[in-house]
Amino acid sequence: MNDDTQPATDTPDVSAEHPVSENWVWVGKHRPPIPRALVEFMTSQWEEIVVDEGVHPAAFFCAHRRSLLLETLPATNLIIPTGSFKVRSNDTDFRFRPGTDFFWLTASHEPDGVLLLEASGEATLFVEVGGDNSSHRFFTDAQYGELWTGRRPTLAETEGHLGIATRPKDELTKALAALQGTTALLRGFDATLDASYEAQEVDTELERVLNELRLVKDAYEVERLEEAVAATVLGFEDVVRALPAAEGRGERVIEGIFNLRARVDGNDVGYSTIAASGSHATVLHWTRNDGAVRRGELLLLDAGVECHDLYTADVTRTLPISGTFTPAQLTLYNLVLAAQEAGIAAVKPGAKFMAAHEAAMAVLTAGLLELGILEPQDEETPLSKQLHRRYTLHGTSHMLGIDVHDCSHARNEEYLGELRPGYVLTVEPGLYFQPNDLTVPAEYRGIGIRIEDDVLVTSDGNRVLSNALPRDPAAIEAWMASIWREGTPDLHL
Ligand SMILES: [Mn+2]
Repeated sequence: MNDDTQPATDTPDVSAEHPVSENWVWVGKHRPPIPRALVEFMTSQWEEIVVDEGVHPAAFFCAHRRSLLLETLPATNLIIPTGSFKVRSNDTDFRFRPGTDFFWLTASHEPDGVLLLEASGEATLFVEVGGDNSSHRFFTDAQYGELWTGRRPTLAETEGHLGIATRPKDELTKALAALQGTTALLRGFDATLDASYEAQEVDTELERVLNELRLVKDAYEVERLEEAVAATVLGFEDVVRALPAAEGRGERVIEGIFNLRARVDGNDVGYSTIAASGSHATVLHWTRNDGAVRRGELLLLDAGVECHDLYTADVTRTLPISGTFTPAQLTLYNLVLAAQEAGIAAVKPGAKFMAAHEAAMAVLTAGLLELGILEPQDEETPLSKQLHRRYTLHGTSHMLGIDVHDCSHARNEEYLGELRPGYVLTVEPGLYFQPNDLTVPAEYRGIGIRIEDDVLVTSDGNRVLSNALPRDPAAIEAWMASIWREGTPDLHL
């Protein structure tokens, strides 16, 4: 029997009728001790289950990424934790989501894991164990007990599946104590490790190097992004199908329908779905999604499915809720579309990261001048006063990968430098006319339009991963009509 079942020597918070004794086992604060006989009964007579999932398809790529990291930071031991559960409220946690860098190097979904890469090249994954039927935690531990949260892979299974030496987490302290020379810790994920190592410059360097290595996506990552985009395309179709049901019930229907697809076809949404109808589209991060959905207005849907291997799509379409754009909507839509096309055309190897933004802003500024919203004198030196920003509000691109805003700890000169084959970035210009903006003709007020696609830099240009979703207004109208011809569900909402 495991040590966990020994009577506690602490003074537990127990009631008088359940004194701790050799016949009782203390299992935690505010909980009555449990009879040893029950522990013995609950932890015996279970048939052993053996699971062989084979080698994870990412294992080869993760090993290569670990080598790249060690080559970039030689003669340094690297500690990379995944992080733990995050509290939602009191004793209820959010669903666990691995740390991005840890996951990129291991493909492990397990909470509380720590990857140790020794300067010698040795890699060891330390994982939390103890929820299996070897101790009372099997049925008393709500975070790890397998009767609470399901079976976890054994050490041997993890080792075989992920192709990395795997040890129990309680051996980590000893392994860390034995390290010689410089050691870098990826900070911000494991409070205990953060407290036991004084912050050093090499920690920041580790974070930076990981983020810069992740800029270039390998073949496995591009496939995962394609998978995330494919599920996202289905999610947008689902939303169009449910639009008639959303009329009258509101934006939450749209959020719910998209998020259903994300959970069914992927791990989750990669970020909070923005389901912005009417003038809510002029609020950049409208995630309250509690507004009405009205025929005649536009729906700005910014949403992405995160696939099972955590890569996320990030796509925006602005759709006419009735199925047909009004002339005023079309004027603005075509302007944003032209800006986006100019932006996408600027994405190629050797071009600067900001090239797409500059191309898109030049088109939008010219359009704002033509519409009379910007005055010619505002642009004496084109773009110099940046007055267009009242209506364009945000940058045009960000890197995309396991994080929706990927590689954010890369140095400016790397992130903003020349694009290289394997980079994946969004191109997402927008125009936003606030409903009370006195500088804008009344017919345009309250209209917000963004068009966002996910673009892979190739050796000779780019490939738009999200091309399966129509962008052209006529194609959008035809696409919506074809979905509605197949019938629309009555969701009884
Ligand atoms: Mn985006």
